[in-house]
Amino acid sequence: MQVHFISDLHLTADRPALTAVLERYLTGAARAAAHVYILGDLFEYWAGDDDVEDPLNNQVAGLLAALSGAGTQVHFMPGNRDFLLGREFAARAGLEILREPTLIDLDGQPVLLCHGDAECTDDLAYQAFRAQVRNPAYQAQFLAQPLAARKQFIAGVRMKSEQAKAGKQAEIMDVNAGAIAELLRQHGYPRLIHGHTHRPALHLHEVDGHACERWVLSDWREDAGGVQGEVLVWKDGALSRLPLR
Ligand code: LP5
Ligand code: MN
Repeated sequence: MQVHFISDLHLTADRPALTAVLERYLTGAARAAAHVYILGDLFEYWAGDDDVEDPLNNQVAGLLAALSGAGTQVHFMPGNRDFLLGREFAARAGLEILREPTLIDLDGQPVLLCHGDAECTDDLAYQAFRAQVRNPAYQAQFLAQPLAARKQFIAGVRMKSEQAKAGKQAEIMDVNAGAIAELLRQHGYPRLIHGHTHRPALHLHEVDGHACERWVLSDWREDAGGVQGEVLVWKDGALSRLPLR
């Protein structure tokens, strides 16, 4: 059985080559997977499910629906960019929205999945922002605004976020080792898979005498050499990284 994990694609109409790589993947390699887990930040941002008619969003929904129609179960965990993605998009794309974190079983081995931003506990300014935008009442008043106003607001937040990040030390924007240890402890010392930090690596955490692997997914990026995507593949009882072009 194959199980795939991707995150941090940051799809946007401005970078169509990213969507093209996703299309090749969803119509190709993904078909061999029983499950595809998208661990957040599929989209550059998500302003609300009424934006599903946007051509890119509609295209992505169609590609995901074709994959699930072909027999692969698709699961989505919200990231800090697309936590407003809801039931309407999920229904259109044929995917299941997961709570964060979620513990799954890979051929008998426990694996915990999260986006990764909640564990960046040294980034106090971000955590304060996160608490506010994850508040259901705040979200309801936001979603009550017209779509164009929401997009404008998000553009402002993106600008402020980029300004704030420029003044932060890199370590502050990584996960906190204590937060990871606590998460692993709470869930019985599983393997952990997450994204968000754009620092693909395999870490080993010793927690209460248990050795736990932490796999950090790669973001998908477009540079001079083209688009580099990546999927983490569980196959024959092992994880490995498959580059996508
Ligand atoms: O996304 P990334 O990786 O570049 O940076 C993140 C943190 N920034 C964010 C903000 C998002 O990029 C933009 C918002 C996406 C869409 C949300 C839609 C809905 C909005 C309203 C919903 C109800 O997540 C960044 C981290 C970084 O990861 C690394 O972990 O550092 O955090 C920040 O930079 C946050 C700033 O430190 C503080 C907040 C600045 C914005 C203030 C806006 C004022 C409005 C207040 C409303 C809550
Ligand atoms: Mn993220």
